[in-house]
Amino acid sequence: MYIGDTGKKGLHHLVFEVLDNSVDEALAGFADHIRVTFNTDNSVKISDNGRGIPIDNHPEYGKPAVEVIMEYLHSGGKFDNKSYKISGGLHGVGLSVVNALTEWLKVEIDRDDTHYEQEFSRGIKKSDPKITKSNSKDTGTKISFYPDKEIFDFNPEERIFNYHTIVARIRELAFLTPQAKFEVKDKIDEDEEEFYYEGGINEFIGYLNKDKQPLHNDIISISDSYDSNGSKVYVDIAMQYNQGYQTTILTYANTINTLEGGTHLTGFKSALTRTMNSYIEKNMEKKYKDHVLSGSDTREGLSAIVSVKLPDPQFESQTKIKLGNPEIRQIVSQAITENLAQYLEENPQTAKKIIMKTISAKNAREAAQNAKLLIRRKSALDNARMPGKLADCSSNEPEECEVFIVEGDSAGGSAKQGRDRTYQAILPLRGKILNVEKARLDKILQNNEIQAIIRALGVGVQGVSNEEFSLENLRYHRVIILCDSDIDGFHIQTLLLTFFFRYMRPLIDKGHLYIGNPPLYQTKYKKSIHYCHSEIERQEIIKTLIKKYNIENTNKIKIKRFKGLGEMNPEELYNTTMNRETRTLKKIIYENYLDNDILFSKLMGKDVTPRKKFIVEHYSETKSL
Ligand code: 0RA
Repeated sequence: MYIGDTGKKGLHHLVFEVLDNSVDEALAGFADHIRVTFNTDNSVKISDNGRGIPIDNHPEYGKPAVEVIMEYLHSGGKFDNKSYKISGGLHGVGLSVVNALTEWLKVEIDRDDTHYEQEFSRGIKKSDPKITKSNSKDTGTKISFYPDKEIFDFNPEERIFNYHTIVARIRELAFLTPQAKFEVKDKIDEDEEEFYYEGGINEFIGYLNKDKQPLHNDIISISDSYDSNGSKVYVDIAMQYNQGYQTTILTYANTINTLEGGTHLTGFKSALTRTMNSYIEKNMEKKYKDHVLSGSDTREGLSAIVSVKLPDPQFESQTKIKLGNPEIRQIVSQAITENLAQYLEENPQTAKKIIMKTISAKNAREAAQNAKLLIRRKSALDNARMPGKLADCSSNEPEECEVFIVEGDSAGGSAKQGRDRTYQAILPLRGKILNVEKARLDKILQNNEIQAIIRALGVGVQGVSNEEFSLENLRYHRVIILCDSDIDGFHIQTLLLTFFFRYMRPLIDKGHLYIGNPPLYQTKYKKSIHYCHSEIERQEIIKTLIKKYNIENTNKIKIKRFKGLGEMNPEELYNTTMNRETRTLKKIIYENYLDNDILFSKLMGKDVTPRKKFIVEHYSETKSL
């Protein structure tokens, strides 16, 4: 998870689009080496050792095929009567669109004993290609480009591409494309990394579970292919249960991460539930036979990758991250039913461990349901649905309302006095909230601080069943976390983010979650008062003051460091942190689900060392920013 803006998304999609074309060459069996180079002029190069983009004359257009691909053809465009795209589709805009969005693009091709080079600018060729005879048998494609700064908003002086964003996608592609070795070369920071996973998605599961305690040693692995309307559909599934309670199922269609799932996911889930229940029925001792598992029981503590490759993927929804092909449901379901049942039969000890876990999940689910009913009943009796410590705002329009979740009663008190009562509600939290990564939902729902948050926001929680969560009932469209700028404050902030990420994720997806940004220092010289959010800002303000007032003795500038929010008086807190006109908020967004899942299990899991390290590192980083 990082905090920032999404303006760079499109910029990175340019790289992913070109990369997808190289991955297609690898998936088709023609390339086994793909390299991404960040150049010192901030351009990027993507190269592969595939067949090379065709350079022969295109009969319809009367010019080299590569020119046609670069200037006209769109994604899914047929070439030589066959669709050459396998991966992609999400970014799926095609090379001609990438070309149109670049200040310059250069393509270098080796094939047919020829070396071919051509440059384009904003989508149009600059000149005819440079063609030379080549004796090398090596073939491949290199595409380098510099994005158009009239279209994308970036500072040309700085690195344009975020190394981590691109590496995260490359790692994912490397797990899904075990045929190829991926190399990332960073000429700016002189760094080089290699991603090559012969074990494919099995290694992916190992990576996902590396900070979790596995329940069984084997990774259950299913790899099958099916005929569907005369073409082949490939299904690859890897799964492993861990001792935790979170579920991580990543689904892919032609290497696209289908974040909203789709038919491959529903096929997987329904077959998993069915297979587990029929295993209990058939193989478990009598006393377990009357346990009927729900879907969520069979997924507790499960990490799974479901990857399908199909000739003509159909995507639903505007965001294109939900697979729609109806035939895939049955195909994935069949893959699980046949292979998982067989695995369980052949590995009775592992099977027993998994089944006992699912049964205990079922018991916990029933307990959680009771706890939830309890919350509802209590609030009905209280005749006040809202938690006692919530100081609510008077407006009834959620779009204009915000709630500050404030660390500590004293800061809560200042915030209550200072706020704008019409729009701003305050919910003070006492001490640390429960670590949701280590507890099951029934325990989580018994925690007072968490109950207060759930009731105040009004949306319910995800996890027992999806119907329980509804974003339409959100009572405040801005939910703002406000913690002290110290290690404890940072820890509480992390605990809250984990809770929202695991149990109210749509809040993040739809941009409702924020972190407040209180100042760290106050500088005072005579009547001139300034607030600074960082060490650097403090130094700059001191310099300005010295210049402006010709100060000789810097001791005359009084500097106060706010150790906590509680040290600010109500007016101060309002003016520096809460006033909509002057404050800054950090919006929480996440870019790569995978990174967050691993980050949160690392941060909030059993082992405290990584957590301490992260908090201290990140804390000092925030401080020095
Ligand atoms: C069209 C047809 C063929 C390959 C490609 C495009 C191709 C595109 C890219 C983009 C990056 N690397 C690439 N490698 C190949 C098939 C050509 C044939 O049949 O020989």
